[in-house]
Amino acid sequence: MTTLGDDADFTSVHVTTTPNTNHATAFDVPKPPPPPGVYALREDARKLANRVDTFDDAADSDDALNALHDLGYLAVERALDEQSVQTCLDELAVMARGEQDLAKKFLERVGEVREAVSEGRIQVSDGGDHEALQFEAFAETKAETEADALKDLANVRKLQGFVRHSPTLAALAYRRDVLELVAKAIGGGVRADDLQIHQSLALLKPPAPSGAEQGGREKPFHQDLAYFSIEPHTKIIGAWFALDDTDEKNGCMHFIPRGHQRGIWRHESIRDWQIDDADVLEASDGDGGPCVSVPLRRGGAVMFNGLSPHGTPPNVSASSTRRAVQFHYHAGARRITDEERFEIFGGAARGGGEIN
Ligand SMILES: O=C(O)CCC(=O)C(=O)O
Repeated sequence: MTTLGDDADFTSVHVTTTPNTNHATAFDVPKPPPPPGVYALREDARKLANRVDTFDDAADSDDALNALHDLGYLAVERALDEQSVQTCLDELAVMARGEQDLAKKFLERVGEVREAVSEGRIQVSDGGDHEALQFEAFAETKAETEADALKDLANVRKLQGFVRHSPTLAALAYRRDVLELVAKAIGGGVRADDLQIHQSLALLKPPAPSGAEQGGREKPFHQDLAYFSIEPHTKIIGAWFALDDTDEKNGCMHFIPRGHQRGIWRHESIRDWQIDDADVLEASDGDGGPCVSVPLRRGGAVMFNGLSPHGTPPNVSASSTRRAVQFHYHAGARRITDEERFEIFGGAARGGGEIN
């Protein structure tokens, strides 16, 4: 995996035979809607909720941690207070607009990564922590240039790789209560101080613009480790923070309960680098659907296993933004090549790993 740190040498990094330029482009490409039923809830979805009130409650609750291991996810209802949520949102806006020196550096790096990708010097489908800023596909018809698109943050789909540029967002990622819980979730004697951040990512799912059926696009079901070029059994925990109230309509998180227990699910390049929709639908229970949803209030969080299949439907609300920030943690990981990852998760015939 190539993780582009400040000292990354673009001339010597690995170039694969599956170049992917979409990932680093300014505007996403339009995607078809998900097939019916993919986000339908299981009949027993309510019973499969795993929720606690605070991080401290979670760290003190063997039941919650056991259920995280069993089901693959754990929601924390009151993870961030209102001031922390607002600080986080303000800082994401600063980063996207490059409004201060550190944020300018972030945007410079976004530009360098895009250039290196377009010249074929690097390939960044690995979901590492390279810097990225991307607009929703619909923004391209509203805005001629990136500078225009940035005038309205409701055009922004994704920011990635900001932690090393933003002490404010780093402070959130390295909150002691978050690290303590992640360390417990990883287990095996891992301590909070052992943890490293593999990726920082914010997907902002704007509401549908007037006249459009959907705003922020779907993130189809996938396993996060299918995006990370590290040994696929690395214990990795994601912490996803809701910065708005989230529900099924504006694109809250959905999980296939116990899906991580099946190990690796095959991924394909369909609407994204994702689990085949037929395989998702096959996980349906009786008359119900395949998944549980995890709606959260603003400031809530969900922690999940790096092999837990999850996805978010498009934001079909006309007025409700669904912004979220997430961090992935591990305590050390052996790198593999992109080709090895595509082989493991997709197989030679299905590989490609194109993601956005
Ligand atoms: O925030 C979202 O909509 C989806 C996040 C997610 O599943 C991911 O990036 O792995």
